[in-house]
Amino acid sequence: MSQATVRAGVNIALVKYWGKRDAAANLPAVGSISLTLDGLYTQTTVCFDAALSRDVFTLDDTQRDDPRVVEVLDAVRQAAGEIRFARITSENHVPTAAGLASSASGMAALGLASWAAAGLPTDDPGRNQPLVDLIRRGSGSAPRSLLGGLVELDRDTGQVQQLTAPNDWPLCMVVAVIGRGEKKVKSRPGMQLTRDTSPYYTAWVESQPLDLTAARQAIAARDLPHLGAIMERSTLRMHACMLGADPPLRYLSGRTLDVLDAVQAARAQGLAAWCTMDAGPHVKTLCHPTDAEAVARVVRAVQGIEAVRICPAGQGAQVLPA
Ligand code: 2P0
Repeated sequence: MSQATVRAGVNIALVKYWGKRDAAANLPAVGSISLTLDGLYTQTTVCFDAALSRDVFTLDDTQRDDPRVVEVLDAVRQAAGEIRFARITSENHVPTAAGLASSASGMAALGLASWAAAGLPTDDPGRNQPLVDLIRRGSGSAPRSLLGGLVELDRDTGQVQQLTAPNDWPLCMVVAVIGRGEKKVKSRPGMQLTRDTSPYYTAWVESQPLDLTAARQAIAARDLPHLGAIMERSTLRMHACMLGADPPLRYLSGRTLDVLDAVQAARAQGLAAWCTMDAGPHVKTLCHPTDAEAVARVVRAVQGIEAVRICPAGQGAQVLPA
């Protein structure tokens, strides 16, 4: 077979990844733990075609030149002994490049679809380390989308491991979309700027293992209040580290803080909900599925929110039937 289609869900980090220990190999400076979501995803078809004289990449009906796409395809071609170029057609069912982790779902879908289209084995992709490694080169957080539920990415080995399946511990994120513009500084230069100029970067990297240990314990105990508190702490420490860069790197907007205020006020009234933000202004609120509608009402009441989506925990990336 020389064509395959993959659907990969967005993943949102609870314990955050920010910074690299090896930029060339895109190896992370810290481990991370994420939740793969249902309902926000990338679907990508890769077709190797002898008639092509170069790779042709179309994202949401617009042809693009993205060196990361060619890098992933070159690695797959090398692994498979494939010499043909590919047509790559990708649809993002998520706002692109605005801090909603579309590069993670995009690279997971691209990597797995190219792997499958090249005829390489795709059973248990999370344990297929050559595949995990090439997807990580495209986006450091993307290997987490290969697996469903709560997933840990190990800093030292680069391996991904499922901590809970979506049905083991039903969790939900209520996604508040704040603006639709592309982010001002992409994650890669943002991470480099932070490492090079933020006086808080070393403290961020050194404190991360404690958050990972605490999160693993909270997950093992199915303790949502503990996990939620760790997630908010990791989020705000990451943003504090970015804000310390020179020039300061600020992805959060006034509306972001308005949502945080609203959720924290609701929490004080007994709603079990905790917020996280990535390299963009959007707010993702972690809660139990039975509280998701109540959380969505709280978030919708904030002025200037573009859209609110309730996303339960989802499955890992899937090769779709031909
Ligand atoms: C995360 N983010 O853990 C963190 C939190 C954004 C903030 O991983 O440079 O596209 O390709 O490895 O994975 C976004 O960055 O960056 C990210 P690269 P990536 O989800």
